[in-house]
Amino acid sequence: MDHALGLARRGLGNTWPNPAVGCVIVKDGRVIGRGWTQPGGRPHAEVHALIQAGAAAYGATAYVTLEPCAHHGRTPPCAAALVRAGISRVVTAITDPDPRVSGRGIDLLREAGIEVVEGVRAHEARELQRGFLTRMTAGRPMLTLKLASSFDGRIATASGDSQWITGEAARRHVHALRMSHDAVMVGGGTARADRPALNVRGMGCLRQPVRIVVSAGELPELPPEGPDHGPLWQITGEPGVIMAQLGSRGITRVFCEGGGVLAASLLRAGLVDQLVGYTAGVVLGGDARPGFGSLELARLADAARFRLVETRRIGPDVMHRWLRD
Ligand code: AOF
Ligand code: ZN
Repeated sequence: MDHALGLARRGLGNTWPNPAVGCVIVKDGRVIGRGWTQPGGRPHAEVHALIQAGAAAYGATAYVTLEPCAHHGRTPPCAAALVRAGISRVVTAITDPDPRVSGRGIDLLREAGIEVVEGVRAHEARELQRGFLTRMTAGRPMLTLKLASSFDGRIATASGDSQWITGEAARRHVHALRMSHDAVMVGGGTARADRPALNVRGMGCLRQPVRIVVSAGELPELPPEGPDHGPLWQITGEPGVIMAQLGSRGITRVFCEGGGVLAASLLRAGLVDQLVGYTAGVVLGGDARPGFGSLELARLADAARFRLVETRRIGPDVMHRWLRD
């Protein structure tokens, strides 16, 4: 299952509106098929792995990070494909909350006489597939908020000098994170001040993230959609409404890169699931620009708390990642 989770990770950012699923087929202790959800969401992971396994899939075990689907979409359901291939045992991590599936995939397998083991590495699978799960259960994408700042949480000097606070390695890491999200989002102020390209450069991105600019105002000219730039969506409204809209358009993972006003309103609305910080060993002082707008918190108890899940040294900087449970 750990191997399957690793394969699933490859699909993050390019499978929306579908989840990024991983599948490993094992026979006599040997891996005979590896699959993951393909760009655009099809073929599903199981089909991808079954093609590789071929006839050897007969009598094998399939490890899948999500319950195999039971609905007829553009192709027959994966649960039926596993049955047809003669798989004798299926190990899954979590059930699929999609109302078209939700337990029916497991039932279909069991009815065909396949042994099913559920709940293996469920915690890890829930974290990896959180975007899809949040979209299915809350109707909105998962939201990651990124901040690259000085030791004292500043993103530019008072005059606006911001290039660069963190080093090149950290900036490359940001591109990798962009790639693992379906969409990159900024506020109108940031779009006007920085004219950000909001694309993924130099790492073989299979599907460029959608570029979302939250603004009612006029935007500077940004590069048109093409092989190197995702679609550009200008949207406006309350954060909750915006996130619901993105969910209904199929977006499962959003990466917000500021600015401070947008970041603060997303936090205030309780819509932030993950924080990723890059901190540089430089102090810019109280007159420099803060990463977040005002939250108007009266008491500390009113502030959202996140749980630290990763810290890493990246070049001269430090990356820290926090999750909302
Ligand atoms: C799987 N394996 O790799 C994925 C699954 O629109 P469709 O027909 O492609 O179906 C999308 C649904 O299929 C999606 O909402 C989710 O329930 C499931 N995704 N299932 O067995 C996969 N990506
Ligand atoms: Zn499927």
